[in-house]
Amino acid sequence: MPVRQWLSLCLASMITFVALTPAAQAATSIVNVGGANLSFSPQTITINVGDSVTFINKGGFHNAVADDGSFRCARGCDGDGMGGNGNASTSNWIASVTFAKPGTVGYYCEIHGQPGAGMYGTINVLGTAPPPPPPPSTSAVPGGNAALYLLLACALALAAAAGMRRRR
Ligand SMILES: [Cu+2]
Repeated sequence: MPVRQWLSLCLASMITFVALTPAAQAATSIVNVGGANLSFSPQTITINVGDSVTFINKGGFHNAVADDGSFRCARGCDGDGMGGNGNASTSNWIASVTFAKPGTVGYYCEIHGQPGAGMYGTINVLGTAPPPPPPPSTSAVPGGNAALYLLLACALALAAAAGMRRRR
C-alpha cells in the first residue's frame, strides 16, 4: 500500500480511537431550593469529585449552608471572592459549589432547617479510582494489543514518509 494511503488510514484510525476514548468531564447537578415546599429538591444527590451543584431559589427566604461550614450560599457564597453573600434571601438567587473531595456533605437552610432536619439535603461525592499504573515495559506488545500494533504501524509509515521527503 502506498505510504500516503497508509497515512490517511492511520489518521482515520487514530481519530476514531481518540473519539472512542471516554473523557472524564465535570458535570453540574441542579438542586431546586424552596418554591412550593420548604425543601431542597432532590433532597439527596450523588455526584463525582470535581462536579458542581447549582442551587436555584424557586421562591422563599432561603440559603444553603454546609453542616461542616465548607460553603454558605444564597446570593453567591461567603468568601467566593466575588462579593457573594450567603445570608438567606428571597431573591431568585443561583449559587454554584464545586466539590473537590469525596465524602458526604450535609447542608441545610438556616431559616427553615438545621443539620439533618427540616429543610436540609445531602450531597454524596464519589471519589474516582486512581488511573491504572503504566505497563511495566514494551514486552506487553506480543500480548496482542491492537492499538499498540496500530501505533507501531503508523510510526513505521511516518518514518518511511520522512525518509522519502529527505530523498527529494
Ligand atoms: Cu429556607
